[in-house]
Amino acid sequence: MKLYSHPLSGNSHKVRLMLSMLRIEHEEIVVDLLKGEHKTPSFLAMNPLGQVPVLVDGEETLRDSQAILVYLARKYGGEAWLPSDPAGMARVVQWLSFAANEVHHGPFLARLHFLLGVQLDLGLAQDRSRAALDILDAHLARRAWLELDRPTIADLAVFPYVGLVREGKVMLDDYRNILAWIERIHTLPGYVAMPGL
Ligand SMILES: N[C@@H](CCC(=O)N[C@@H](CS)C(=O)NCC(=O)O)C(=O)O
Repeated sequence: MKLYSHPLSGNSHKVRLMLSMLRIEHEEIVVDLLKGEHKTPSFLAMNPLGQVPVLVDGEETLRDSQAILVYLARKYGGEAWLPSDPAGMARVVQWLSFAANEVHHGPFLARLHFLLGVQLDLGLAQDRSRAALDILDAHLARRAWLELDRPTIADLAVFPYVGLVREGKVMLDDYRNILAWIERIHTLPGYVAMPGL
Protein backbone atom coordinates (compact mmCIF):
# COMPACT_ATOMS: atom_id res chain seq x y z
CA MET A 1 0.00 0.00 0.00
CA LYS A 2 1.25 3.51 -0.81
CA LEU A 3 0.20 6.79 0.78
CA TYR A 4 1.02 9.94 -1.20
CA SER A 5 1.08 12.70 1.37
CA HIS A 6 2.75 15.81 2.76
CA PRO A 7 4.08 16.18 6.33
CA LEU A 8 2.10 19.41 6.97
CA SER A 9 -1.14 18.17 5.44
CA GLY A 10 -3.81 17.48 8.03
CA ASN A 11 -5.82 15.61 5.42
CA SER A 12 -2.86 13.29 4.89
CA HIS A 13 -2.58 12.93 8.65
CA LYS A 14 -6.10 11.54 8.97
CA VAL A 15 -5.03 8.65 6.74
CA ARG A 16 -1.66 8.28 8.47
CA LEU A 17 -3.48 7.91 11.80
CA MET A 18 -5.87 5.29 10.44
CA LEU A 19 -3.06 3.27 8.86
CA SER A 20 -1.09 3.37 12.10
CA MET A 21 -4.07 2.50 14.30
CA LEU A 22 -4.95 -0.43 12.05
CA ARG A 23 -1.26 -1.43 11.95
CA ILE A 24 -1.23 -1.52 8.17
CA GLU A 25 2.22 -1.65 6.64
CA HIS A 26 2.62 0.91 3.89
CA GLU A 27 5.06 3.12 2.08
CA GLU A 28 4.65 6.87 2.49
CA ILE A 29 5.62 9.00 -0.48
CA VAL A 30 6.04 12.72 0.17
CA VAL A 31 4.60 14.88 -2.60
CA ASP A 32 6.42 18.22 -2.60
CA LEU A 33 3.50 20.65 -2.79
CA LEU A 34 5.80 23.69 -2.79
CA LYS A 35 7.56 22.39 -5.90
CA GLY A 36 4.21 21.64 -7.56
CA GLU A 37 4.67 17.87 -7.68
CA HIS A 38 0.92 17.48 -7.14
CA LYS A 39 0.23 19.15 -10.49
CA THR A 40 2.52 16.94 -12.60
CA PRO A 41 0.90 14.68 -15.23
CA SER A 42 1.85 11.53 -13.33
CA PHE A 43 0.24 12.76 -10.09
CA LEU A 44 -2.83 14.15 -11.90
CA ALA A 45 -3.30 10.72 -13.44
CA MET A 46 -3.86 9.42 -9.90
CA ASN A 47 -5.88 12.40 -8.70
CA PRO A 48 -7.18 14.91 -11.28
CA LEU A 49 -7.86 17.31 -8.40
CA GLY A 50 -4.11 17.56 -7.79
CA GLN A 51 -4.35 17.08 -4.03
CA VAL A 52 -2.93 14.84 -1.34
CA PRO A 53 -3.70 12.42 0.18
CA VAL A 54 -3.90 9.63 -2.40
CA LEU A 55 -3.92 5.98 -1.36
CA VAL A 56 -2.90 3.16 -3.69
CA ASP A 57 -3.89 -0.30 -2.51
CA GLY A 58 -3.23 -2.87 -5.21
CA GLU A 59 -5.60 -2.03 -8.06
CA GLU A 60 -7.37 0.73 -6.11
CA THR A 61 -6.28 4.36 -6.37
CA LEU A 62 -8.31 6.56 -4.05
CA ARG A 63 -8.39 10.29 -3.35
CA ASP A 64 -9.99 12.33 -0.56
CA SER A 65 -9.15 11.74 3.09
CA GLN A 66 -12.78 11.02 4.09
CA ALA A 67 -13.23 8.49 1.27
CA ILE A 68 -9.93 6.82 2.15
CA LEU A 69 -10.94 6.56 5.83
CA VAL A 70 -14.17 4.84 4.76
CA TYR A 71 -12.23 2.44 2.55
CA LEU A 72 -9.64 1.52 5.18
CA ALA A 73 -12.19 1.20 7.98
CA ARG A 74 -14.52 -1.06 6.02
CA LYS A 75 -11.82 -3.14 4.37
CA TYR A 76 -9.44 -3.60 7.28
CA GLY A 77 -11.19 -2.46 10.47
CA GLY A 78 -14.24 -4.71 10.80
CA GLU A 79 -17.10 -2.98 12.61
CA ALA A 80 -14.89 -0.97 14.94
CA TRP A 81 -14.20 2.27 13.09
CA LEU A 82 -17.25 2.42 10.81
CA PRO A 83 -20.25 0.26 11.66
CA SER A 84 -22.33 -1.25 8.86
CA ASP A 85 -25.75 -0.74 10.45
CA PRO A 86 -27.54 2.12 8.68
CA ALA A 87 -28.02 4.44 11.65
CA GLY A 88 -24.52 3.90 13.05
CA MET A 89 -22.95 4.46 9.65
CA ALA A 90 -24.99 7.63 9.09
CA ARG A 91 -24.01 8.98 12.52
CA VAL A 92 -20.34 8.58 11.62
CA VAL A 93 -20.72 9.92 8.07
CA GLN A 94 -22.39 13.12 9.26
CA TRP A 95 -19.03 14.01 10.86
CA LEU A 96 -17.16 13.24 7.64
CA SER A 97 -19.35 15.91 6.04
CA PHE A 98 -18.62 18.22 8.96
CA ALA A 99 -14.89 17.70 8.30
CA ALA A 100 -15.27 18.39 4.58
CA ASN A 101 -17.47 21.45 5.06
CA GLU A 102 -17.42 23.24 8.42
CA VAL A 103 -13.85 22.25 9.33
CA HIS A 104 -12.51 22.85 5.82
CA HIS A 105 -14.10 26.30 5.49
CA GLY A 106 -13.04 27.30 9.01
CA PRO A 107 -9.90 25.85 10.62
CA PHE A 108 -8.37 24.54 7.36
CA LEU A 109 -8.63 27.86 5.50
CA ALA A 110 -7.56 30.02 8.48
CA ARG A 111 -4.42 27.88 8.86
CA LEU A 112 -3.78 27.93 5.10
CA HIS A 113 -3.60 31.73 5.20
CA PHE A 114 -0.84 31.76 7.82
CA LEU A 115 0.97 28.64 6.59
CA LEU A 116 1.23 29.52 2.91
CA GLY A 117 0.15 33.17 2.78
CA VAL A 118 -2.91 32.30 0.71
CA GLN A 119 -5.11 35.37 0.29
CA LEU A 120 -8.64 34.66 1.49
CA ASP A 121 -11.26 36.12 3.80
CA LEU A 122 -9.42 35.40 7.05
CA GLY A 123 -12.07 36.95 9.30
CA LEU A 124 -14.74 34.76 7.74
CA ALA A 125 -12.59 31.63 8.09
CA GLN A 126 -11.92 32.45 11.76
CA ASP A 127 -15.62 33.16 12.41
CA ARG A 128 -16.51 29.85 10.78
CA SER A 129 -13.83 28.15 12.87
CA ARG A 130 -15.37 29.43 16.09
CA ALA A 131 -18.85 28.44 14.91
CA ALA A 132 -17.63 24.89 14.19
CA LEU A 133 -15.75 24.72 17.51
CA ASP A 134 -18.85 25.88 19.41
CA ILE A 135 -20.88 23.03 17.90
CA LEU A 136 -18.15 20.48 18.53
CA ASP A 137 -17.54 21.58 22.11
CA ALA A 138 -21.25 21.45 22.96
CA HIS A 139 -21.52 17.99 21.37
CA LEU A 140 -18.52 16.70 23.34
CA ALA A 141 -19.96 17.95 26.63
CA ARG A 142 -22.11 14.83 26.71
CA ARG A 143 -19.76 12.20 25.30
CA ALA A 144 -16.13 11.09 25.08
CA TRP A 145 -16.15 10.40 21.33
CA LEU A 146 -18.09 11.95 18.47
CA GLU A 147 -20.38 8.95 18.03
CA LEU A 148 -21.09 5.42 19.28
CA ASP A 149 -19.19 5.71 22.59
CA ARG A 150 -15.93 4.69 20.93
CA PRO A 151 -13.38 6.23 18.58
CA THR A 152 -14.47 5.98 14.94
CA ILE A 153 -13.36 7.55 11.69
CA ALA A 154 -15.59 10.50 12.68
CA ASP A 155 -12.99 11.43 15.31
CA LEU A 156 -10.06 10.89 12.92
CA ALA A 157 -11.66 13.02 10.20
CA VAL A 158 -12.43 15.99 12.45
CA PHE A 159 -9.38 15.89 14.71
CA PRO A 160 -6.35 17.16 12.69
CA TYR A 161 -7.56 20.62 11.63
CA VAL A 162 -9.32 21.19 14.94
CA GLY A 163 -6.07 20.32 16.73
CA LEU A 164 -4.17 22.65 14.36
CA VAL A 165 -6.62 25.56 14.63
CA ARG A 166 -4.18 27.65 16.70
CA GLU A 167 -2.07 27.92 13.52
CA GLY A 168 -5.02 29.85 12.08
CA LYS A 169 -4.85 32.15 15.11
CA VAL A 170 -8.01 30.79 16.70
CA MET A 171 -7.44 29.83 20.31
CA LEU A 172 -8.74 26.62 21.82
CA ASP A 173 -8.33 27.58 25.50
CA ASP A 174 -12.03 28.14 26.16
CA TYR A 175 -13.04 24.88 24.52
CA ARG A 176 -12.54 22.54 27.46
CA ASN A 177 -14.44 19.60 26.01
CA ILE A 178 -12.49 19.75 22.76
CA LEU A 179 -9.19 19.92 24.64
CA ALA A 180 -10.13 16.84 26.68
CA TRP A 181 -11.16 15.01 23.48
CA ILE A 182 -7.81 15.87 21.86
CA GLU A 183 -6.04 14.43 24.92
CA ARG A 184 -8.07 11.23 24.57
CA ILE A 185 -7.09 10.93 20.91
CA HIS A 186 -3.42 11.31 21.88
CA THR A 187 -3.72 8.23 24.08
CA LEU A 188 -5.21 5.93 21.40
CA PRO A 189 -3.00 2.93 20.52
CA GLY A 190 -1.14 3.71 17.31
CA TYR A 191 -1.46 7.49 17.68
CA VAL A 192 1.20 9.32 15.67
CA ALA A 193 2.04 13.00 15.82
CA MET A 194 2.53 15.59 13.11
CA PRO A 195 4.12 19.04 13.36
CA GLY A 196 1.74 21.33 15.27
CA LEU A 197 -0.33 18.54 16.76
N1 LIG B 1 -11.15 16.91 0.19
C1 LIG B 1 -9.75 16.59 0.14
C2 LIG B 1 -8.93 17.86 0.28
C3 LIG B 1 -7.46 17.58 0.07
C4 LIG B 1 -6.62 18.83 0.17
O1 LIG B 1 -7.12 19.97 0.26
N2 LIG B 1 -5.31 18.60 0.16
C5 LIG B 1 -4.37 19.68 0.23
C6 LIG B 1 -3.30 19.38 1.27
S1 LIG B 1 -4.03 19.23 2.89
C7 LIG B 1 -3.70 19.83 -1.12
O2 LIG B 1 -3.23 18.86 -1.68
N3 LIG B 1 -3.67 21.05 -1.65
C8 LIG B 1 -3.06 21.34 -2.88
C9 LIG B 1 -3.99 21.98 -3.86
O3 LIG B 1 -5.22 21.97 -3.63
O4 LIG B 1 -3.50 22.49 -4.85
C10 LIG B 1 -9.40 15.60 1.24
O5 LIG B 1 -10.14 15.53 2.23
O6 LIG B 1 -8.42 14.85 1.10
